[in-house]
Amino acid sequence: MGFSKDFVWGCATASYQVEGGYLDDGKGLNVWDICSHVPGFVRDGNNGDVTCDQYHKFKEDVKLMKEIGLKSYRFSVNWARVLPTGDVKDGINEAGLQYYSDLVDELLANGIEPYLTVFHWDYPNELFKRGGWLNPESPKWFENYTKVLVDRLSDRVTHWMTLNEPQCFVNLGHDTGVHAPGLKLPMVYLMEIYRNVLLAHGHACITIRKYTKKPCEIGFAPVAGVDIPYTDSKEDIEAAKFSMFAIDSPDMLWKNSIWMDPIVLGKFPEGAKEYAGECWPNFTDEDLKIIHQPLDFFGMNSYQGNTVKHREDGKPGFEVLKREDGYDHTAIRWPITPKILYWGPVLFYERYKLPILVTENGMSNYDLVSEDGCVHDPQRIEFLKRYLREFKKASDVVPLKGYTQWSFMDNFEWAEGYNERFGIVYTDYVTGNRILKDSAKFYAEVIKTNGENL
Ligand code: GCO
Repeated sequence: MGFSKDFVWGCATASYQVEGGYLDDGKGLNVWDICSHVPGFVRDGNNGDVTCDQYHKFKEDVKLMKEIGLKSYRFSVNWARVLPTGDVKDGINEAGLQYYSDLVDELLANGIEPYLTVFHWDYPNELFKRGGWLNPESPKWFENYTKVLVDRLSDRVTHWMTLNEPQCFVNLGHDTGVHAPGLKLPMVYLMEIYRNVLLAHGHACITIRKYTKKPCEIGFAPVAGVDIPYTDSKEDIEAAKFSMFAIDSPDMLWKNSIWMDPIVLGKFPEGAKEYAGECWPNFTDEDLKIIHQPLDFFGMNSYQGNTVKHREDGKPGFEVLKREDGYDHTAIRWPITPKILYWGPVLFYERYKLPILVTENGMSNYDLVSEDGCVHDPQRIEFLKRYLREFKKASDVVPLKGYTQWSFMDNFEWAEGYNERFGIVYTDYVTGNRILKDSAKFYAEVIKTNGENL
């Protein structure tokens, strides 16, 4: 069948990773501004103070997006750029809001649809000092912030994602502490955060629907962990589902179902409450109603997966297959597993019945500028081909909305700093120059032919 006529080909970035301008025009600080200045927090002492400087160069970037033929650009808003303390009561930073308004105008003028993520990890520092996601007021803070964006941008922005990868900012930021704000909290507090984040998502959805000036679509962009069944047998498919959705230990905050079931199905997955024990937060029925808001698409941030098979003893569960020796992998050493773009859509659609939008997928590569001034990245072309062919197969069985490649350009890769290049556009961090990589030209062909060339 192939991709539908209205299939949306895009690229993604996130505010802290590309914007820079960290003290510009009245912006407040966020937890990444703070933590990346702590020696040892980020590899090689890198930080996002300048990064790609998209804050000043967005027009140049949109021009490149147009050259590639992108239909959408997924970006996020830096909360403290718009509300310097994070709290609307302390006032709006008009210049910061104007930046996003200008970016949206520029995109639309070039025929590119803005896909706005309200929060992609850059939490305002002043709110963090008031307890951050632990504060029971935090869903309200998020709701008020969302309202500011909706009031100002929803006359033009019609695609919204509330949160990016709660699994990461909750676990990496508050459990292992390798991401900002760098905390290592016991489970009881993590579960409080879990509750507040879910409520923040729900309130944001309600706010967007209530105040939007145009009909719009809402989703969110979780880590969508996919496992690949070893064979097409019923037993192996069940094993993959078990691995993706079953709660079988207290260590549950990375599981798909712990986030998506309450949001999409309006209930918690079986076993969650039991395994959390005393740490289970005090969810009320009213909470669950707020969290369970209608969504228009299922956002998948997916890069890699395991292959699993059923247990030989016939008990529920799964076995993870050992990877073959010398398996294909990316520069960040993630395995190349194209089949996640077939099985992910199939298994998520079966459980959640929402059309699929890949909100992130891509690879880090050892890219360099050759003597001819070009960036040749055949590995990334191969990656895109392999993954997109699987995704195309999924289009026969599941409604697909679009594909958003991560990332439009090389950028600040969190704790890995500038060591990982995920872009289809090369960023020279010394000169600030951008170069379209070969993969950008390949992606342009994919877009032009709507995937017929795959
Ligand atoms: C994530 C984030 C992105 C990353 C990308 C590559 O998925 O972790 O959304 O900000 O940069 O995924 O790791």
